[in-house]
Amino acid sequence: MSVKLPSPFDSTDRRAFIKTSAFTAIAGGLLAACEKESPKSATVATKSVSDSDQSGGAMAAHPTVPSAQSAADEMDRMHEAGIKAFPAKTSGVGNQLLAPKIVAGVKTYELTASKIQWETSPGVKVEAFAYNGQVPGPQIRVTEGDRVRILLTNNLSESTAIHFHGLEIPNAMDGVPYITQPPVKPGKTFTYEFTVPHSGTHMYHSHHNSTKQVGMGLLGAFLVDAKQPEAIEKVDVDHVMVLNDGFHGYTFNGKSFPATEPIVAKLGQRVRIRFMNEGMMIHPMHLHGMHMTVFAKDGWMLPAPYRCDTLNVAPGERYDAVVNCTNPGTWAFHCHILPHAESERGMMGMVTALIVQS
Ligand SMILES: [Cu+2]
Repeated sequence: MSVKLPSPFDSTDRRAFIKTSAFTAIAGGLLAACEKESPKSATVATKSVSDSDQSGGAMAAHPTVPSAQSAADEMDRMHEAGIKAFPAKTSGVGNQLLAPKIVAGVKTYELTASKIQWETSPGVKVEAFAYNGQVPGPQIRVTEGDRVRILLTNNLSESTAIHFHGLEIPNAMDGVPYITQPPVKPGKTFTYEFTVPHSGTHMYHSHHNSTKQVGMGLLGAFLVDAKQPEAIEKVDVDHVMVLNDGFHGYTFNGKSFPATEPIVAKLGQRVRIRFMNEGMMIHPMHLHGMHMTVFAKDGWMLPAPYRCDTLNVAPGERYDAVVNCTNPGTWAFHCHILPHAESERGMMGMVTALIVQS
């Protein structure tokens, strides 16, 4: 990597330093770069205290300076450790593309809901409700006009149902118990079948006891390709980012930082990001270093794409954005409700990185 490391001494913003230099170290080759950085980081901590001495005066006379410094060092150590660990390995990967079985021309998918243990970040195992043992459930990707059949088997101890969020399909297939169908009881299988009416970035999720069931992981991406994609959809990297904030904490695709998946592209490539919010809060998604061009909302092409670097994604919404990767480096990409992304112990939750390799 030929990424230039910023000098920490040029910046008075320690958080900016941690975000830029430590993230850049990841792009440059995790361990080697981090080991080289360690002595420098120690120097930074020492220098910042002496800066305070010069500017504040009172700090120099304060008898607790050594312990304040060690507390700062300890905080920085935790922050650095989190960044060094990224992207951390955990067991289980969600949003894996599910290949259909073609049965007499119908794309047929089997989804089984069951209770599992799910690792959201290293060592953090939570109880989850999952389709096919994944959070998010497997990705279903079809083309408009396809005939699809989805067999939902319920291995939970409570009833469930699947709603196809965003798809304008016949009423009986809408998946809302007591409005369009009876609930699918434990041990039973229900068959959904419809012709995919339009393209776009959509979702599927439970619509029964949904605060719990969706919060526990019964959700997935349902992507519909247009028969004739628009020019803006021609991309090099196509990344689904499911946001959630339920029982598993603040997650992207079922994982919390440092176990979130980085988005990796080469300089000059185009990255499509498909934001989907399956949580209960708005998450303003902020990308450092480059802007996003938002071109679709809830799967529908916008009449005029717009540019931004911070995109509010409300519960149930989907946005499609493209990033022209013009700026090399490792760029923080996170929810800007800061308690969703960083604590005194370092970055957590809704943080990942866009890595543009030069
Ligand atoms: Cu957030």
